Amino acid sequence: MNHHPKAASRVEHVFELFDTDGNGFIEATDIELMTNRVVTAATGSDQGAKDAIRAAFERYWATMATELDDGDGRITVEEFRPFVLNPEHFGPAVDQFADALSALGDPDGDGLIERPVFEALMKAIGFGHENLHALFDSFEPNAQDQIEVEVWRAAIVEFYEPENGDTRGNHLIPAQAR
Ligand SMILES: [Ca+2]
Ligand SMILES: [Ca+2]
Ligand SMILES: [Ca+2]
Repeated sequence: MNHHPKAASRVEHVFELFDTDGNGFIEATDIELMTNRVVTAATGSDQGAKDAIRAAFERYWATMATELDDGDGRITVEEFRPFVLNPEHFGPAVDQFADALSALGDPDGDGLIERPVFEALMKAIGFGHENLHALFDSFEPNAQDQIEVEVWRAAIVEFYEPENGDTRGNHLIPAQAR
C-alpha cells in the first residue's frame, strides 16, 4: 500500500508517544499508562466520558494485539505503521478513538472545546506544546477561543488516512521529522 511520507511521520510519532516507557515496543502496559494519563487530565469529564476513552484505548490495543501482533505481545514500529494506516483493518478503532477523545474535550456537551481543555488532553498524550497549539489554531477557534468538537473528531480520523499528505494533523509532527 502507498503511504504518504507525512502519514508515515504522523503515525511514527504516535508510536513514540504510545511507547510510554520508551523501550521501542508498544505493550499493554504502555497503553494502560497512556490511558490513565489522559483520564487524569480529563478533570471536567463525567464517568461515562472517561469510560468511553478507556474503552477506545482498549479497542486500539486489542485491535493491534489480535490482528497484527506476531504473538510476542509487543508491537514494533514496523508492525504498527502499515497496520494503523490501513483503514480497512484499523478504521473502526480510529473512529471509536476519535469519538471518545473529542467528546472528552467537551465535558459540558455544548459542542465546543476550550483551548485549556484541548491542551490538557493533548499534553497527556505527549504532543509538543507548540505543535498542539498550532493544531488548535488551524481549527480556526471562535472569538471565545473555542473549536468545534466535530472539527477535531474529523481531524483525528484524517490523521490516520494513509494517502493524506496535507491534513492539519501534520502540525503534530515534531519539527525535526517534517
Ligand atoms: Ca514500551
Ligand atoms: Ca510483535
Ligand atoms: Ca464544551
